[in-house]
Amino acid sequence: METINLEDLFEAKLAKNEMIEPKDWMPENYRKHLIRQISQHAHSEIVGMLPEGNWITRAPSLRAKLILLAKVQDEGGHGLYLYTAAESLGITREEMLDALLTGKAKYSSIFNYPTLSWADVGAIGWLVDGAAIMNQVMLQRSSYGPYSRAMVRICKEESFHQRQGYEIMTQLSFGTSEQKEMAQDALNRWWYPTLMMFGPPDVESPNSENAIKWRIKRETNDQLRQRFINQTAIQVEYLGLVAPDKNLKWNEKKQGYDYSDPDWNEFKSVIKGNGICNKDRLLSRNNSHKNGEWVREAAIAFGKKQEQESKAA
Ligand code: BYC
Repeated sequence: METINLEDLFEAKLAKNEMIEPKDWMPENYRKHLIRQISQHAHSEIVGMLPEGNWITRAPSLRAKLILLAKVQDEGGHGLYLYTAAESLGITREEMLDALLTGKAKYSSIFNYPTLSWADVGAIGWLVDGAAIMNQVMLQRSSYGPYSRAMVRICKEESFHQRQGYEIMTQLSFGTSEQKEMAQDALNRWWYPTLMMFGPPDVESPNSENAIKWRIKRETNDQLRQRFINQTAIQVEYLGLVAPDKNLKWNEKKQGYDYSDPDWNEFKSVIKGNGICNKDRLLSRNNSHKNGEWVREAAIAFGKKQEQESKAA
């Protein structure tokens, strides 16, 4: 009888661009890599609710408040799809939440910067969601089925978020001189942290090689960063704003913009927990978790009651 080598089967699926599904055999390192990335991604969505959530009560109109409320709620939903995708790899929700709440887990560096004005809400939608989409469109073709499918839905919602942010930036940039100043100030503060979202330069990215080999990522950190800059530089110009980078210039030869790197020491410091808001974000998440205890207890009690009733029927 012919014996099937599971590793060969896995490699053959990747070569044929087929998805790997939860019940398929997979190398242990592939599983660990995905748990790391998907759980960090989920945490980013959940912590990412905080900077914008901070402006829900101060949105400048009822329309703006409704849209922002829906956006922040969407981010919560994204976190839940992603935790579920990670659970399909054998880690529990409790383990992931524990890692987040004790500060052991990473989440996107971008959410450790403060939202000082309403223009920051615009800059987050425009730049931060714009960068997230650039990355996530690629992840829709990731090799792990549940991750890839979660990305399809998330990308649809993120496009709406990006337009919400760009609309705010348009209103401010073409508004009064004070409003335009607010928009410029937000761009100045969010530009480089947004570039950091794509991760360290390729030469300093320990996870990229395996991620590309296993088709978890289809493009590298630098490739996506460059594409984001090419797209966004034109929007900056349209808004009549100026990017805080005097080296940002179209380069005919490479058919892309030249740009200055962010301060990678600042990036390292933020992901080590020393950003402006790291401590505050962790405290907020811990408080929410504690305050939500009664909801979790009530949900479990309700589930048990329903189970008993269906058994009795
Ligand atoms: N922040 O080898 P590398 C959103 C870490 S939220 C923090 O290049 P990789 C939204 C990296 O984890 C969307 N840490 O890693 C929500 C690694 O550390 P470990 C967030 C970072 O995985 C609310 C080390 O640095 N999107 O849309 O190949 C409101 C070396 O990096 C960061 C995702 O999570 C960072 N920026 O590439 C609005 C996308 N960058 O784990 C919007 C999914 C790197 O070895 N994730 N690190 O200890 C990815 O695509 C990849 O994980 C990354 C990094 C591109 C982020």
